[in-house]
Amino acid sequence: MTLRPLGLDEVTITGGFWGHRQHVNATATLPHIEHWLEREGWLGNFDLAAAGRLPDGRRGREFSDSEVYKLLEAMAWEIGRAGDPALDARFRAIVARVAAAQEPDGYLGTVFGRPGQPPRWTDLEWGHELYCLGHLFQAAAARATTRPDADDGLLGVARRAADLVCELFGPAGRDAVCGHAEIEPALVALGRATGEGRYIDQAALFVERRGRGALADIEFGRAYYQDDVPVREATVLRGHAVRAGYLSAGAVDVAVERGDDELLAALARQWDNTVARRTYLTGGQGSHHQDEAFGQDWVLPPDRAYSETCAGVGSIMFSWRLLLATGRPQHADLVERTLFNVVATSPSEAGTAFFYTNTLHQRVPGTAARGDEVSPRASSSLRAPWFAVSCCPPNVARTLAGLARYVATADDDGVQLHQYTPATVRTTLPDGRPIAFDVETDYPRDGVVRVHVRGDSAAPWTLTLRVPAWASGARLRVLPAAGEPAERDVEPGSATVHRAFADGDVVELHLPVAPRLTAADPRIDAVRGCLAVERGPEVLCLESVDLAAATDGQVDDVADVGIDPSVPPREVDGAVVVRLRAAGAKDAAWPYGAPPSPNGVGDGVDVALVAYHDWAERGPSTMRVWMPIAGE
Ligand code: FUB
Ligand code: ZN
Repeated sequence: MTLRPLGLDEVTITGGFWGHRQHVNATATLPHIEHWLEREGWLGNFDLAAAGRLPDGRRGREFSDSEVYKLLEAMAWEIGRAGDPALDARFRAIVARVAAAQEPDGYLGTVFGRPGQPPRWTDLEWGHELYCLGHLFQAAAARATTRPDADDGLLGVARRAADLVCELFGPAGRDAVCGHAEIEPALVALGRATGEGRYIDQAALFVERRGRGALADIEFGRAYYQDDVPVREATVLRGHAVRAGYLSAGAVDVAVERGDDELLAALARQWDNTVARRTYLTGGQGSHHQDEAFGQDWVLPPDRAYSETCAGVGSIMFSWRLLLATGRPQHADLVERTLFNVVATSPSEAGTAFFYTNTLHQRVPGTAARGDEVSPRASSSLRAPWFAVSCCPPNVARTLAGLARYVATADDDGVQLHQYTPATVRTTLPDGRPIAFDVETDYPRDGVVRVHVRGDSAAPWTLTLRVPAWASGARLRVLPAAGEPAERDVEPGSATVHRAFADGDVVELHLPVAPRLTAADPRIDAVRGCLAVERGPEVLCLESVDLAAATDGQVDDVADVGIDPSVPPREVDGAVVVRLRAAGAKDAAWPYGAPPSPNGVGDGVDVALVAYHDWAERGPSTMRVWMPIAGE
């Protein structure tokens, strides 16, 4: 591994954009999820299992156990972050219910194996047994990392289940994989947390077995569960986007553990191709609704974007591991893009309603889900409190609670800052040099990131700051506590400062976050002739509420306007404003005809855009990220 991840005991997010979201996550989202898991009986399924009363009364989909485990993982990170004893007690109470459902041989799951249920491991394509255990292992690993001495029993539960998996699916066992990847990164996490090499060997076996027709062919084809091509031979991510992300994350873990450079190179190539041709501007992945899957290259229709929130989480898991393995800053760029524009978009401001899919173009105002109603998963309308398939809310919760892990890393010579947020960083380099600094910033509202060094260092070390790909014209200033300040241009990629830092030294990165116009590769046919607006890491969008406000209610549908690129987007009173013109649409019996004359149509009007992650907070609206160029 090129970079060492820093734990929650080394990095703390202390405020700002992400600090606020972590607070909402802890105070609103975690109790909300617990409430719905209880209300829908998904937690109660474990009680039924323990009481020998399954399958009667079992509720929820075949993978509902995993949502309980994801909540446990989110709670584990949150306890590690904030140390709330009340949350710790809630965590332990859930662990006790889960543990009571474990069978003597280590099996854990509420869908298979009891009288009246299908036998265990008889539906690896769709049964999600190993997938669910994967989420259990990740929860246990998170707990073991943040509370190594906890006596709650979760790690023991996970180990017994993992031992059973190794026995049944190991080299002498059944030559099979799960239809939904997830156990792969989870076994590595558990292996690292326990020092148990067998778990990592098992993860490697699962990675190598996939892609050789281990699973049955299905209507979506074996690509759906990445069983079409061996991982090390694939060139791009395909099939179900969440499955693809989780599998790739686990495969990077295996490659790193094994020192398998060939596998790592294959995964880096897949990442490059997927980002270049199969990823939305938001970082979202997956453009097929029917199978929640990647489309072919360039198939990225904004109004049919599936862009499942979980696929964003899977993509972050994959990118993060490649960043650690290779040190390439573009992986942190995609983590940032996906965090701001997928993960931050899903939850409502209050943290109690979520987008499952993340469309980039809402053509019809959605309908608000009732607060006490379970929604169908992909309604892509307004955020909903809970879904029949509710994988996304706990995935957001665990990502936000553990977010500090993605902020900074270390190597032999220093610390790398990848994500910009107010934070404290305290760590020790392998040779014993202590590193301490605080980050102060109002990013992304403001582009200045200030690193305040705390304490004198006996020897020089290197501070590395990521310069995002969009940040042309960035500048770096070094303001020593004693001595002359220095300033220089820095290019997208990374900027480094190597010195014997002294207490009070300040390093300032100035990122140009002024709004900018963004065009797409013309092969993304669905947005050819359109422009989007970005500001720093945030994608912006046009929402009908703002259009109506700017036109005194005369125009209230985003379909009726185009953008005038001759007037650059600019900031007025803290809002990004663009010049829009009537799109020249007319209702006709036949919507095709001679090309329009260039140079725009109608009078222009200045309209404020909003950050995409904030859309749909003001009631039903139409919305678009990609705006057609007026007159084209
Ligand atoms: O199959 C479990 C989860 O449910 C998937 O990851 C999501 O895409 C949803 O289908
Ligand atoms: Zn999901």
